[in-house]
Amino acid sequence: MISSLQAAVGHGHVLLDEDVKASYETDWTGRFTGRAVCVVRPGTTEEVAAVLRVCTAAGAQVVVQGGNTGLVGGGVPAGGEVLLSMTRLSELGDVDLASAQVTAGAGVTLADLQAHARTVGLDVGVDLAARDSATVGGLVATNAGGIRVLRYGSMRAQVVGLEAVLADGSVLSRMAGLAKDGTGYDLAGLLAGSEGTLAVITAVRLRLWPRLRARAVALLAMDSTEEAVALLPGLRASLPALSAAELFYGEGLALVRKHSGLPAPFAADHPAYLLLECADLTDPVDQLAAAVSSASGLVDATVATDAAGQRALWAYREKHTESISAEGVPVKLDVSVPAGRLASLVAALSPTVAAVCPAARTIVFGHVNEGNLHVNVLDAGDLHEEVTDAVLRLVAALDGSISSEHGVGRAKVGWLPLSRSATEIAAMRAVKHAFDPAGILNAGVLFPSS
Ligand code: 2HG
Ligand code: ZN
Repeated sequence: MISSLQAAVGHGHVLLDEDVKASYETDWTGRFTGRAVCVVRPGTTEEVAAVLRVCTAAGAQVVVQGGNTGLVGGGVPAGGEVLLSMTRLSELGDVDLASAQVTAGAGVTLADLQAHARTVGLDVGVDLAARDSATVGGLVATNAGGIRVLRYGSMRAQVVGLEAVLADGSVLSRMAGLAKDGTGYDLAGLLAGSEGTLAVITAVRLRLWPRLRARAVALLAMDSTEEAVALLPGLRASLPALSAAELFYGEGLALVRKHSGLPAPFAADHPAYLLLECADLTDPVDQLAAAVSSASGLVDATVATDAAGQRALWAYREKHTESISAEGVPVKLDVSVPAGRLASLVAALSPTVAAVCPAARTIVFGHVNEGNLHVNVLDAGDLHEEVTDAVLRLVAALDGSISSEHGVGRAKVGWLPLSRSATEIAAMRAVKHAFDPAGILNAGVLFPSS
């Protein structure tokens, strides 16, 4: 198999050396790790097809990896797979101004795509903190969300076409980018969020949006989650330019400040913080300031008008992930509940975690408009499973989802029945079997491997 893979992609792109493979074999958090037989780095769709034909013929399992920024273990091996690294598929087509669309290879990073779109006055609808490494293929495969879902939807909503290779090496291509296409199943939409279990995404055609250069950012200090949630309907109605609404808490801010050395945003500490951003063609600072000054339940607020001040306010939110990881390997959960239940979830989280692991520290932050909370539990010792189980059961009891925007990966396979009925899981398994009958793609991701 190795010599056939070398023939398919060239000797230099089949990595066998243990030290060279190592950076591909462990995820960003250090929670998930496994040995790959080899790392294969195809450079074209044809090479991906050739690699998959070799793997299918050899009966080899395959795990697909983009920028390795995933947080649920979906892109690293469990052990014994061929690891398909997609980063060399980095071709970026010219922006098609007539349709406001662009074709990007699976390995293009989000930051490169954003820079490319911005050169012609357009922008990408999805943005997130891992933009410098996260790749288009991974963003689509996990249906990534991020900080602009409030305005533009998740990654699936950006996809107007897709090219992917099936396990048997056949290429599925639907790249015309038709705005209307009523010819049956939306296969591109189905592959978005399929976490590498159905096919290997090689290129994507994406919808772009007008670039809104004029921005204003506000940080609001509040006493509780209830107050933050209660503000949202009024803010959405009065601020059509609203493009982000992010929630974090005093404990998370303290960790960010400890690891980044950032100054305190306000003279006093507060329980909860809501970060708002407006983006428009003309300066939205007056509308944001007016909305903030008439908002009820605020203890303090600051509005940043210049780019440096805005970056500084965003840093309090965007540095959460790395600051938490600087303290240790967290139990990382990404959940959502209906908006009206977000405050109940937040209130119940710490006691729920404490009941199974009294020593744990629970750091919570997230995307308030979608009821999406990132629950990071530090110092859980050997109780990761128990903590996960307790939190995900709490979420399910509130009619929530056990995975909001990071995917199920390997991390949450055992809990999928909390969010999906037996009928849904059977239908999803039938789809999996139709695309990948031998079950070689990302086995153990989304469903148990057997
Ligand atoms: C974010 O919103 C990401 O910053 C990461 O989804 C969340 O680290 C996390 O738990
Ligand atoms: Zn997030």
